[in-house]
Amino acid sequence: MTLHRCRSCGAPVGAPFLDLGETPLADALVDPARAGGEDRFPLAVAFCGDCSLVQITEDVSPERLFVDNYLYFSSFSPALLEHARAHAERLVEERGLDERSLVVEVASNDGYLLRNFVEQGIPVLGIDPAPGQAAAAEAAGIPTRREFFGPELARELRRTRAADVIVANNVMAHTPDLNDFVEGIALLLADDGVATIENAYVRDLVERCEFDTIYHEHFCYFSCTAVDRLMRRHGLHLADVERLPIHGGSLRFHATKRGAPRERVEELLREEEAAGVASPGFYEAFGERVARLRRDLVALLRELRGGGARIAAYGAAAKGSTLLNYAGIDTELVDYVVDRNVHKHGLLMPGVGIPISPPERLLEDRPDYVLLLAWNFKDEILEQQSDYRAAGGRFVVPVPAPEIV
Ligand code: JHZ
Repeated sequence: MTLHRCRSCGAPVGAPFLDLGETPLADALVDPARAGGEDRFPLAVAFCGDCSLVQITEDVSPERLFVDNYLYFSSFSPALLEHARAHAERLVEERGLDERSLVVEVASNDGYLLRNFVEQGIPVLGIDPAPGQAAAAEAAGIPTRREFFGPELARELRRTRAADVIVANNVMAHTPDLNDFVEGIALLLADDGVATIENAYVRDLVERCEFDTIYHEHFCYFSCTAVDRLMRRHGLHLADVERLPIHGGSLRFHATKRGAPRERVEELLREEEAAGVASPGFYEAFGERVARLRRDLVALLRELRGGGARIAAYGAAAKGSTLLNYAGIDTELVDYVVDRNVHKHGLLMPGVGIPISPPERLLEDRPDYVLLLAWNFKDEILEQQSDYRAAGGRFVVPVPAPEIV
């Protein structure tokens, strides 16, 4: 389906400001026996002049994205586990949660976050349609509804009880019907409850040239301005907002039904206005900067390869799939990708056919360079690969501009 109207406010949406061509689904890793037949879909991003929401222009069905082709398990990233633990602990303390409370997480994945509440005897409910991840969460003692979240499920759950806390991390962007999603949150949330909602921050995406975080799973790219308008439409408001470093720069929104907003919500809205985030001009030169990054990266890898270097990559991440496909980087330049997620081993990166192996291969094989596709975990991965680096291995970090470290 091609988008004509804004996913948030319904106003007509203009021409895309960035076109990444036709790419395969970023998480649809390929069985080598079936390589070469990947479907491709247009990947372009547009700006809504009315409510300022940035969004992709072509829809792929959520079933296809998150049920049929989804091998992302949150628990393979230690920094993310730590981020989740700290978030849960803060919620327990600030909201005074105990065995009478209910915490609901939308997109609970393998239980990476809810397990922190379960350990303290706080009742939880996970919601996630991805079958393998939901099964892993259930095996870890986390009751999970294997479904997409929306008003219907929210109404059904609300008949039993309201949620004191709803956590929705990296899922609001993953929903084609944004208003349904927020309506569901408003229906399920207790009158004195809080929903904490994390998403990549569109301003960081543009300023740091993180174009590879654009893929079909992410229907929308949020600013505080756009989310403020969205929440108000559903009887919610932003009580607080935090800027976080995770995933290349994120915002954590605290949405409530009552209570005065903290000053920093207004501050961020003012900052966004001053930076022009809610104006089309902010996005105009982005396409050119992305094209330059592609040119520079491909030239660097070709030069290294031409000099006889062997190149691998780290992180069979969804963003890696965007980067490789947009830049046309295949097995001529990169021999293999390593990743800790055991569910990805033996498969190929979609569209470019690069095989995926466990990280131990780097130390055994000692390629000269490793292209860091999971650049959002740069510090952690460089530290973890200190033996490979001590043996002379070097990393190429592609974003915000290609750099050898
Ligand atoms: P990572 C995912 O995107 C998918 P991806 C999703 N659509 C989303 O919105 C974002 O997250 C937020 C591996 N790894 O997290 C794990 C190691 O091997 O950047 C992952 O496969 N060793 C829900 O896929 C990949 O790298 C490590 O030490 O772009 C990282 O993927 C670490 C830290 C990670 O997200």
